[in-house]
Amino acid sequence: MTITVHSSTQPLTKRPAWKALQAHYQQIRPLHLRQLFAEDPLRGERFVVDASGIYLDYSKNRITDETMRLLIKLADECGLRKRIKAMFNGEIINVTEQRAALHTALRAPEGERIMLDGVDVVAEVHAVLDRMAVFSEQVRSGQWLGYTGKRIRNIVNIGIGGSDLGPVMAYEALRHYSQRDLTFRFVSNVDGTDFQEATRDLDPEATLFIICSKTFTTLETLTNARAARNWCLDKLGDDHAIRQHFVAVSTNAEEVTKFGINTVNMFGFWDWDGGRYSMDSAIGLSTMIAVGPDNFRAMLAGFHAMDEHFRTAPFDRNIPVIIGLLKLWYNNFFDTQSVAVFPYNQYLKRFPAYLQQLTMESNGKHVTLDGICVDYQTSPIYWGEPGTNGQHSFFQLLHQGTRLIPCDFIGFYQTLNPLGDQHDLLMANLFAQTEALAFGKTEAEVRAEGTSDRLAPHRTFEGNRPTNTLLVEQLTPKTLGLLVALYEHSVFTQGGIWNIDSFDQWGVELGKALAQKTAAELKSADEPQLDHDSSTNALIRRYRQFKRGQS
Ligand code: G6Q
Repeated sequence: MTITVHSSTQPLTKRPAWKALQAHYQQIRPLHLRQLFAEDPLRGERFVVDASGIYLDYSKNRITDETMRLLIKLADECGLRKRIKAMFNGEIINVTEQRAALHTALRAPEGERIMLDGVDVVAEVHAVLDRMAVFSEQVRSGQWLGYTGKRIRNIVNIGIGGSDLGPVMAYEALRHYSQRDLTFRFVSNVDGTDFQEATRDLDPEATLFIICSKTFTTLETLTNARAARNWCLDKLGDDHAIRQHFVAVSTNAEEVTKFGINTVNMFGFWDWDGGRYSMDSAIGLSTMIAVGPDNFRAMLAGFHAMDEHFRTAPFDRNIPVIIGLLKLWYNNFFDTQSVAVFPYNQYLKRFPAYLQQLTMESNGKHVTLDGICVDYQTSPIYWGEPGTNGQHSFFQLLHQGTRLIPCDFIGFYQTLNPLGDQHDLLMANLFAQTEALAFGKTEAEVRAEGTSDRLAPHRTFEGNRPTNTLLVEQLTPKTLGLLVALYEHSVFTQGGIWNIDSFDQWGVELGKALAQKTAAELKSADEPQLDHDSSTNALIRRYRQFKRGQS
């Protein structure tokens, strides 16, 4: 039997801990990190958590012990512990879609039982994983052949949003572990350029398409999938070729069949797994083909280790909870607008893009679970780039701009690509940035160096910019799983306190519906009756006029 989780009754801003935090903020605001470190020299060893293979140093935040006590009190008052339990138990926490959000079951070890509506979902998950493993090995070993008997060399994942960002991020992140004689491409955009550029140098006889779509009705994905089918059949000339060149990942067997893919070549997942929480489901088929089933399972083990940490660790030793609460502290009390994430690892170049969807689609909501407008800010804007590149562009604003932007820095003790002293240089930059952001350089220090009066203000760094530093041994499938689950759960922590549904995404619907209508207007041979606003009408007319001129 499933139980729906009801919203907590007391409005967030009326809670005692919230009010206490508002008052506490007035005391913290004028304090500088220089002072906090001077008064508590061991702060850098105290405000740390070393758990599950991740070392979190959160000492360079504008907090005291009292701040943490109050933030944790707020989490307690909001029933976070109960919500965590509800999520892991498969209760209906996605209330607007009346679904569980059971992504933690995707990485539950074989033999564990999680019952949902009388079915053990863990057994189902492992049955799909086993099928994925067989298929992946067939492709990796060259046993799976194309229609003309050629070995598959290219894998093209077609999907968008949650069916793209996870796979592409994971492929890039784990490239070091990938089978190098296979080429991987990812097509998401309905802009034909994406498909054309991804396939222009590929041989259809040696290319396998993975059509990833939970619903199998998404306009962009289905359009690209049809383009792929035409591209394939143009060369291979026979519908029977589809069987060897197309597989589907979906929950919608009917639409998969309609498209022409036999469900024998379909890998399923479940409606309780949201798109942006699905890179560890069959949506990760391209990842598994790239790195092999053992590495994929190691990644799942990493996810699971973080799940267990989140589920069991006390809040004051709980990495996702601490990170979630700190983000909320700046967002709701310092009124900051964005959060930057900087992985000092080139393989993680798509990690910020992945986090953008995870964080902003989950927590970019304006009403509570009960549909009442919130009177506080919800998700900040997430952005980032791998270090050190960002240092030479936008870091100027972080150091000396007028906005306060809390940042996460992610670094690794060991590199996968040792090259002279380059890893030391990379890490030195990471440590230096967090130090410079926290402590800055006073005008007196600048003058003492002999800087002129005229230039001194320009060369002064105020400091007091908060950062978290996350250190991990090495980027491996397991640590990637740890990191992704960490952010998933910090998003959940915040959503729980904001009392919003972190698992729906109604905000993408309006644009989608309008695009359907507008597409018909752009394509229609007869002049359509336009009933949009004057701006949209004029834009459509202008586009049509240009098209007419071209034909
Ligand atoms: C993610 C969202 C969204 C979704 C895409 C693709 O949580 O729901 O990004 O993943 O719209 O949807 P399909 O997988 O159904 O094609």
